[in-house]
Amino acid sequence: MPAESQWFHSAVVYQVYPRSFQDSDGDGIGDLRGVISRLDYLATLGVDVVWLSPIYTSPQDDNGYDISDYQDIDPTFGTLEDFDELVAQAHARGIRIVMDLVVNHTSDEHPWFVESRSSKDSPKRDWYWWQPPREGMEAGAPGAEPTNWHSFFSGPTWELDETSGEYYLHLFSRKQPDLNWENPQVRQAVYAMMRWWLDRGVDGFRMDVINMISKVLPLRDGPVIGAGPWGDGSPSFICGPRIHEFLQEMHREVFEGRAGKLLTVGEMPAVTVEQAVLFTDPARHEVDMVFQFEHVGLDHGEHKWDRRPLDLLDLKASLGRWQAGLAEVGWNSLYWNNHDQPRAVSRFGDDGQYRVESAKLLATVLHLHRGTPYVYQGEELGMTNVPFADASSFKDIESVNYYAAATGQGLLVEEVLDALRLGSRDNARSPVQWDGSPHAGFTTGTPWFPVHPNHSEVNAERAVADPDSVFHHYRRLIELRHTEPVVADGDFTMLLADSPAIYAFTRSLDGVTLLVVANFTGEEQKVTGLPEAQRWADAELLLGNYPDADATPLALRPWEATVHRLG
Ligand code: TEU
Repeated sequence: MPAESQWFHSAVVYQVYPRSFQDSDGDGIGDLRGVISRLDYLATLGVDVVWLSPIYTSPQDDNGYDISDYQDIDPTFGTLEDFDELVAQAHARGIRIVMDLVVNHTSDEHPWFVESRSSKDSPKRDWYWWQPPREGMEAGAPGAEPTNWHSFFSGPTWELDETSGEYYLHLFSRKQPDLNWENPQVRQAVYAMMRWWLDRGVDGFRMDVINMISKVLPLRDGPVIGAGPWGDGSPSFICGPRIHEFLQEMHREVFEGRAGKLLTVGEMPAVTVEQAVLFTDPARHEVDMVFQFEHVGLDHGEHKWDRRPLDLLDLKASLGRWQAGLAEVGWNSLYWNNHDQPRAVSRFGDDGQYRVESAKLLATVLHLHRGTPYVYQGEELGMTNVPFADASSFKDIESVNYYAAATGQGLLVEEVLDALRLGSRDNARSPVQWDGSPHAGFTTGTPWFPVHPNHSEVNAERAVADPDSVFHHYRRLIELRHTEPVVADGDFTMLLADSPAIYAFTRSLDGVTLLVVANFTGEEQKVTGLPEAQRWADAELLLGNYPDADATPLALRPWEATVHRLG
């Protein structure tokens, strides 16, 4: 029997990427007062929790995932007073606020790192990973980095500090040095900071790359990637030997004994189902759920810039395995989108003729899985990928660095641009489209990132006014999770696993069964082989994505998705 129900089983989380959500002061960058001004919209949508991407003081090298003060708000976004008001106003609407916790690394401008870098004898020297050049090599010589690891943001993971002649580790940008979690002082400093935010009223944390904090010692070379020179360091830092110990310690030091409904979700690239069971087993007191990456890697070839079309069979096999793996112990998080992923309707649906239908289909399939669904800002409007003109259109450090590295290695500019158009994180970061006015209601100034040209058609004002919009479909799905126990806690059975066109499954609880059937193609599909087909043909239609009541699970129109109910 699956473990007892918890409050977050019937909750839906909405992710706000503050920089692109709503500007309130005309500087072209979204801010906290902007978020406050849109709380009523979020309340109408019905979400239970808002996860705020980082708003802390930051040089913004990676849009706030490089933090220089964990206990203050970046002036771009506002002040601590604004933040307190946001929490109060969200709570008044029954919405919880979850912060982004970025503690695998800090900014290189964080006082901890400034102190650490100041001298080899600094008391904070071993708060970070400092190492001499590779044995027998001169600091700065090609290949003298302590290991061969390739950074997520291109180039080596090691940066030479000329003054001391030592290198520091940065899995991400050179302005994001990795903290040394082996040092108990580091851990205590992080826990104290987390307690400070909880005491201030926040309701939990989304933990950035938290399965990378424990490294395998000593740090050593990884398998060489392609023709080299770089290697894959991930065996040395994905779910390292002390990861469970660290998360259990964090739970004890930060969360234990606190009243109220708190939420913890660990972002965990490359995590396996087996590991996720351990991380999310309530009896182990680690985290409530994890973000896994398997399903958003299925359209990658050798690496994320080598894209291929998604095969629906792979998607069903993957998500089905996660559903089965966490059925008895632990809990899934469910997402298509976040600030790092291209827009789902462009990636897995059809953002042309069937934009509305396919956006609703994706929502239906995801939200009826077992797990906590996450909605990324604009997803509820069916926002699409950005039509990037040329290299100067990309702002994100990952894209900018990849462009330089790939063209530097001789790849054709047009090929690199095409890869970026499909895969760039900037696809998710264009401003939320609030209305049809010149800057889509996002700002009265010049937006830091251009608004999508389709905002006259795709925008919140139109969507809220149209009962058949993608927005109202999300609203109904969220309501369904709140009101139907089978959506929150029912078990999951995959059907028609071998169909290359149809995604079908049931959910069951206490004599109630829901059948979800979705056509992932732009053609009509007959659905054959459904168990108890005739009973389902006569069953009550709970929700569909075509605005009429003719829907049957046995024959689906292009991108049609239906939810029927028995019992
Ligand atoms: O991302 C972690 C991560 O591994 C990837 O999803 C990353 O976005 C990248 O695409 C790898 O190719 C988290 C944050 O979500 C991301 O925004 C940050 O840039 C990153 O950590 C560093 O803090």
